[in-house]
Amino acid sequence: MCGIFGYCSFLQEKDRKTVCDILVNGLARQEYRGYDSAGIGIDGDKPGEMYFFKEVGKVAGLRKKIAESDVDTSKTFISQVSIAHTRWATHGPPSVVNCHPLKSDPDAHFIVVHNGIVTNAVALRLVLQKRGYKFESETDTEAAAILTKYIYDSQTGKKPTFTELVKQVLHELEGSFAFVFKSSHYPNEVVTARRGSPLLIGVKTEKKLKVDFVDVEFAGPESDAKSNSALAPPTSPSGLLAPPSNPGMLRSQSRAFMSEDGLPQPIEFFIASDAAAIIEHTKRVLYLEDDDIAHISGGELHIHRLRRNEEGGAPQAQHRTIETLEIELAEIMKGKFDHFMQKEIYEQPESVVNTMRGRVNFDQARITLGGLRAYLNIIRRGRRIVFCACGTSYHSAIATRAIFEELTEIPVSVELASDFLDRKTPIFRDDVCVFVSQSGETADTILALRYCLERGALCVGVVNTVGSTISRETHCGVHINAGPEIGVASTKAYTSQYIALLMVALQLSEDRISLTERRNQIIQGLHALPGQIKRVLDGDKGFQELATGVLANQRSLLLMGRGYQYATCLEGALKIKEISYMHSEGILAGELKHGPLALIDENMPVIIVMTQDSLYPKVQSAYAQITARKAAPIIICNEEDEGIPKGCQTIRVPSTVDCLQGLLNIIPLQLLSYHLAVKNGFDVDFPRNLAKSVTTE
Ligand code: G6Q
Ligand code: GLU
Repeated sequence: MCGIFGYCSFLQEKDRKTVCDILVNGLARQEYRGYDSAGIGIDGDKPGEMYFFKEVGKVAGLRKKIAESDVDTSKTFISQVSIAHTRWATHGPPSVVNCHPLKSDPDAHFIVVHNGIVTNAVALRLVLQKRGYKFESETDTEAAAILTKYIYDSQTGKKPTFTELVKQVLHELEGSFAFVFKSSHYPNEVVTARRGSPLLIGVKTEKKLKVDFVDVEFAGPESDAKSNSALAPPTSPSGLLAPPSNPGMLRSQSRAFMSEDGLPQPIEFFIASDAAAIIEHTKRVLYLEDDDIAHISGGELHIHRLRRNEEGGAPQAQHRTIETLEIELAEIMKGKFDHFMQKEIYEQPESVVNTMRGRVNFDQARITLGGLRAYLNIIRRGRRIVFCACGTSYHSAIATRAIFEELTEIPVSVELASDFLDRKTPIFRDDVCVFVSQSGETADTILALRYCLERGALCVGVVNTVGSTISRETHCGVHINAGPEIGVASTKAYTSQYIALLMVALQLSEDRISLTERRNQIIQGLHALPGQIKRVLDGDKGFQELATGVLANQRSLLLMGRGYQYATCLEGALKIKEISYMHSEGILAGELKHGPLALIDENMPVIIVMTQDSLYPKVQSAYAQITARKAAPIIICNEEDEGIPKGCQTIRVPSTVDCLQGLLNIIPLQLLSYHLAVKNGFDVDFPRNLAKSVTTE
């Protein structure tokens, strides 16, 4: 949620219009993350001056506001630094005053954009107010902006470097965040830092970079002693009020940015929360780690650490690699579809192939997951497997739990990350914890991961976004390779996560001869899957008719099934509620008589999943129980099933192996939710109150 974007151009003449366009496009590319307002801060006409544009609502509104303003858009800059933000309000409602960038004072000596929450903002605000500082917004972010000015102003004598200053500020802040700071005291410089929220920096040069890494500049011990708190009395002789200590930096070479002749070369840097905002400019990116502070100035990028290497802690990498992104811009564009969600549903015949590509050998019925190979024996020896995820990712774990247990014979539990942390679940060294996440940036899942890492468990990631926090912090894992998913409602990531988890189970069981036949059957099923998904998609017209016919104007919808299909019902209900805002509940058919049956009458819309597996007779009995109470359910059943009573409304899907059937059954429900939302005129890709990447707890 929220998108940060920063643009620094050095020795490259740019006019103001170009700068604004780059900023606004950078925000537009991150719209899918969810936001409620947007703003930019750019250099003004006079030295030290800054201009701001802020708007509540869509980025398009901000674009219009800039276009209608009377600033001189032709003014050119040889070098400039500007910052932009889409906000997802946590402190103070969406409003122009609460929009970022937030200023330290009316003259905007310091401005910041921020993703996340400063949890001690209330205390900071009180202290700063006591010292005469005025706040104009209700945000936690403004406390960080004002604190920066306070620390700067309190330092008599030699002023700190911008990095030293930000470091002191960050030492005072609690919570999780990504920040970008800009200041009139440090023209053409920018400092950006992260702790818990994603940040990456794209680098664009005419000439090829000489090396593809940037050294990390670790602070010497003397500079790292934690300063006294800003909350200490202003007369305090040390800490924030003391002159800056000798930083003792090990100076970096920043070799990547030197030209052959050693002279500064024209260069552009793009700071963003997500690679989608950068790839139209450059594919060369560097991901920041938690507690990294990046300083861009004079065409150079330096990376510092907030803390020095903790003694006894894991060794820290000495450099950050400049990676080459492999996604293409076209992959994140809508193409012929009306919405990203629709495009992503229709991509599933290809995205499931991409998940299996290079990993499933259909001829030899073998699975090879390179990212797990070295860990297979440790996993097999594990005492139990604990899946940990949120939302749709959690459902993919529920969907594959039974096949995991069957193939590995290791006990499996599936945990909602937030609840897992609330309970402080016991975790041991011989546990294997699997973190499933599309974004790889979900705060609850990341916190659960760190909790398990601390307790010595083997941590495995099943993640879509390469370079994301979960993919970097887990010991090993599988990228699901579904491609960028923009629609807030997760669709293709679900089917790809499902297949990735299934492949893990298949590979773990490869040493069990007795299960060879079962494995072969599943692998053959996977082979047929893309074609079968296409066939389900061909029935889209029928799903649209259901959405505009029997299900139109209903207030509620129950989905029921059991066994493998319980996950289908949970996931289908989540899709329906999140984008069509219709109340919907996934019910385990075995639980019907323990409560939900009371809801059933002739007016209650029901979908029952009755595809043929070993539980078919039990689902038939659930069907009998609800029809006896006058329900007229829509039945999801197999194409060739002739046992379905005449006159029933059916959604027919091809048959596959029991543990794969959920991959086909979910598709009509994804499409149904899509059509219900379109019919009601809702914002399919950006449903109200939701964000794609939930980076706060
Ligand atoms: C569902 C949503 C949501 C998502 C969770 C977890 O349609 O996309 O439920 O699955 O917020 O997100 P990650 O998979 O990115 O961790
Ligand atoms: N907490 C900040 C605010 O409410 C930033 C929220 C965000 O991540 O956009 O302004």
